[in-house]
Amino acid sequence: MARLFKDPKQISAYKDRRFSGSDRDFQEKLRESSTVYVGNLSFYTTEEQMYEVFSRCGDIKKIIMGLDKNSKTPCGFGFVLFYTREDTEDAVKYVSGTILDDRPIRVDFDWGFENGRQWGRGRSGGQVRDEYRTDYDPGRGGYGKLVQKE
Ligand code: GTA
Repeated sequence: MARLFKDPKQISAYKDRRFSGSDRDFQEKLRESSTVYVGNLSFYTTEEQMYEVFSRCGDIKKIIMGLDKNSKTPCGFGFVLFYTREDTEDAVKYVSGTILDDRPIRVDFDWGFENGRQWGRGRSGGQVRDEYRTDYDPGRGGYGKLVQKE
């Protein structure tokens, strides 16, 4: 797999600030888990579409769609839980960057799904990145939330 980070052992640029263990535990979980995070999804992409794309890598245990904590509607991310690590690595390797609903989706290693992680963490209920962006993105609710409030 192409190494994109300074530390050759690092396999993801993302650090979950709500992970309760040490940095070392976090890196170990990323290397062992069979869960991927999927980002840059359209709010209109369905679980069925996700299933179709990710089942090309192997059998899927579960798909969790990320939801806006106020409206309880999809807010542009998700988690895919596989049965094997090999299928997980294939998803990061081959599915990341593919186009779904006209958008390049981002597939990242994840430390593992826990209840609560399905909710957007932004102040407005959706993802944090949708608070701050200033572009107009029709697949993700238009302008970012802070721009909408101006
Ligand atoms: N494995 O890349 C990821 C990832 N992301 C982005 C979110 N999750 C991820 N998991 C993996 N890899 O369970 C998971 C979270 C959570 C769920 C929803 O998705 O662990 P969230 O996106 O609402 O909140 O999470 P999160 O991840 O806590 O947000 P964070 O890290 O602050 O910010 C995400 C992005 O928003 C940043 O990379 C940046 O692009 C943008 N952003 C954040 N703060 C600012 C700011 N002040 N100004 C401008 N942009 C900002």
